[in-house]
Amino acid sequence: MADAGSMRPSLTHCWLGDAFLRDTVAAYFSRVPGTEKAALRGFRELEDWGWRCATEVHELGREAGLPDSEPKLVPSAARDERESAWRKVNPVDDGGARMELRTSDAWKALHRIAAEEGLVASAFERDRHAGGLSRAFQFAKLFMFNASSGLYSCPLAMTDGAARLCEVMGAGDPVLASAHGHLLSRNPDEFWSSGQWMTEINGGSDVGAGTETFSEPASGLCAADGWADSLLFGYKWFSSATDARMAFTLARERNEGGELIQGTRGLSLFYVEVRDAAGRVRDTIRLMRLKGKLGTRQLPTAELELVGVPAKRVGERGRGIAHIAEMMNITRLHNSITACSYMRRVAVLTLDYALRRSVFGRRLVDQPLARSNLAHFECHARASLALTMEAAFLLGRKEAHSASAEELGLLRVLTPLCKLYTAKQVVWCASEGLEFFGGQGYIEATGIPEILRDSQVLPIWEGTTNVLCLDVLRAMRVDKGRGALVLLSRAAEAAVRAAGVGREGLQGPAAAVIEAAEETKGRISGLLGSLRGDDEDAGLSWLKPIAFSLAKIFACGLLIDRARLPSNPNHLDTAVAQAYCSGVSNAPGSVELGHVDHSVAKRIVEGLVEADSVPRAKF
Ligand code: UCC
Repeated sequence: MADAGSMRPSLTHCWLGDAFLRDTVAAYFSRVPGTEKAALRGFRELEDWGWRCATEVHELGREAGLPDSEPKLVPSAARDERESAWRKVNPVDDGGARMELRTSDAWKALHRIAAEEGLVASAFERDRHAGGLSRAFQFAKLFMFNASSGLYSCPLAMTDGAARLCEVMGAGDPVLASAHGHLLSRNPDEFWSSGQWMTEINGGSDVGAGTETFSEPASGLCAADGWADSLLFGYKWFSSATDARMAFTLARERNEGGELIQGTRGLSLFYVEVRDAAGRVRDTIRLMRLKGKLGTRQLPTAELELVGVPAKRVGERGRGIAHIAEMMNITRLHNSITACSYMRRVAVLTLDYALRRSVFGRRLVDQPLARSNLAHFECHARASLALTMEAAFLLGRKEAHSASAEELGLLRVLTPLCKLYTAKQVVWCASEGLEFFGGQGYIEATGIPEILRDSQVLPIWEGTTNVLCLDVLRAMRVDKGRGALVLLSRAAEAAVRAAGVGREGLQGPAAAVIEAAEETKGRISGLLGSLRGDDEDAGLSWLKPIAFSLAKIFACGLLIDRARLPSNPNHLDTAVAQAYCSGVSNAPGSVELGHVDHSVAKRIVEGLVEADSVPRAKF
């Protein structure tokens, strides 16, 4: 056996080494006529970015993940001037020392790169990518970035959602227009990140019931912040990226009788600037403690007490949740693309390892059990990316006002589906991937444990799997299941098309997809029927299996559609479609594909090895 050093895995070029990503992006550009020039320019940018992600970004991400780089609260060097420092108030501390939140140089460098590369801005540069392709383009960049980003992907997700809120809610409002400019700036010195303060001590799921933060009219108290119309008081228990310059948050309003309005209808949306006009962190935001977490340790996540923070109400009183949903739906898709990015990382690293590691006299890549693992990783990586890029494409069309009503309905249900399903896939892949490396996978220095730890947050952030299932239900209640039925019809149509080309190996999977779509249609109508009847709980017991089936069936449709194209006659695409679609009805409510036929797994791995001749960087 080679020693651990020589087995150190390597990364492929994130663009040239990923034919599936390239074909996926190219397919979206080819769907929109007149985008040939934009595509050429975009591909050049993606190629440069793909190498930067595998090298410079990756090094910075690893550095940001080192224990020494973790964010810290240190006594403020600027104690007297009260510059850029937080007042940390802790009963067991000294009762209010000025503390400074210190993040690593690597973290700051990632902030600068994110600005320069327009990782948020590119989604809003719609003229550069005609026809609403800016989201597909941005998501391709995020896909290459996120697994290497040292979790800088998290503040970017919220920044993107905040930029969208400013765009949608900020017409004619100079404060939101100015914030929007900062969030989209490509100048690192001007670029702001944003927080999204939703979770309180009562938890982050039932926001309507659990939010205790309330607002009071500012009544001329904020002379220095003339834009503020309210003051916020409360306790935000989990603020993910405390170094952000601004945040959107929810707070409760009072009725005419002066009582706080309870429930969802009592919440309004507020805009907060973390720093005052002079650039100092506000005294009225008290950083109580940084959180100790299982993973995502690169992130300065904190508990914040708000003691009269100047804020501006955005949108209608009492419509806070409906308004912030615009942001949440974007952060949820960021969650998905991060999951995709980690799954690709697992697939790349395990393949590289399997090509070099020999046990029992044979390389892993030549052994059936290992090949089965590799085939599973590849199938999950492709299915998740196909799902998420389709959602990103639809989001781009929505934002460019070119989406049809059918596409809008599909996007509404696809967003929570994508989030819940990819988050489960990535935890499965990260755990199995770590095991694939044996003991080395458990050693911190390999970087593999970080992938597992940081993936594990993805089914929790932005709503747990159950909460996301309830969002799927919310979407189905509103449109009586039409979006879900469009999803199933599209997948079934793709399967019919695939069966029609007569390619060997696609008939069986196509039939499995058509059958699963029909069965799921029946389950949805049963579920919606039960909600009108008196056996709601029995109906709801089907919600999770239905949600997983919808995600899986849609992914099958996308994979099989790709396999049948004349431009993709290669056995790798066909074998992936066979492996993924054959397991479509397995284990409802889980991401398990079940048994993958030995010859299919072999073809997948052979196809990957054949394609694997691109520049590599050390992991
Ligand atoms: O986890 C957190 C920090 C993570 C850091 C971010 C990183 C991002 C990833 C980065 C990758 C590296 S923060 C918070 C986590 N918590 C959540 O995500 C919230 C989960 N809870 C829910 O989703 C709830 O069910 C709520 C908040 C939607 C509230 O439910 P309610 O109180 O029952 O509210 P309703 O009545 O169902 O919805 C209120 C309104 C309705 O509109 P109207 O009144 O017009 O009918 C809904 O249709 O909001 C609308 N609405 C939506 N609209 C609710 N959800 C949505 C939606 N998803 N899309 C559109």
